Amino acid sequence: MSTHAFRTLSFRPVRTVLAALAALAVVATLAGCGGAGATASAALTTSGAWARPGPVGGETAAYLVIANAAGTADTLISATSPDADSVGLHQTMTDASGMTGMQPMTGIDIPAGGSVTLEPGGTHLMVMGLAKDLAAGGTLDLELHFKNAGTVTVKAPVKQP
Ligand SMILES: [Cu+2]
Repeated sequence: MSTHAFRTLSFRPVRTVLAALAALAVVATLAGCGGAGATASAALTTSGAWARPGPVGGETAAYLVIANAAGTADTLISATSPDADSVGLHQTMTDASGMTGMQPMTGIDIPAGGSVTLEPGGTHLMVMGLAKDLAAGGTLDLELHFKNAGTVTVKAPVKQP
């Protein structure tokens, strides 16, 4: 009942609705902090995230730097995106004959006190089955799932390489 009222909220100044909104904002803030998980993921930071443009239904690649301030190594075990069917961990390889291809990875290790750079021509996030057009100026939402730190969300701006 109250949930329904909230969803169909108009701009009438109804006190109970405003109170519900305030309560919801508090809950959202607490959820954002993540409780115990916040301590672990605070050691893991991402920077410089970006994604290449790509068409709806198609694929693209995303890059970023992952730094681990913790005293123990962590591993990026998988990634997902609300904007795509799937996200794979890929490595660009060049074989002896000079042929370049991509290879799936089972995980990306982030050393203790170190960092890993995902960049064009190297390790990258392969984003497949885009749910929307990714044009320069847009944003790709990513969820990185770590063995120790749990899930870290990243907003990658879309830009031309
Ligand atoms: Cu790839």
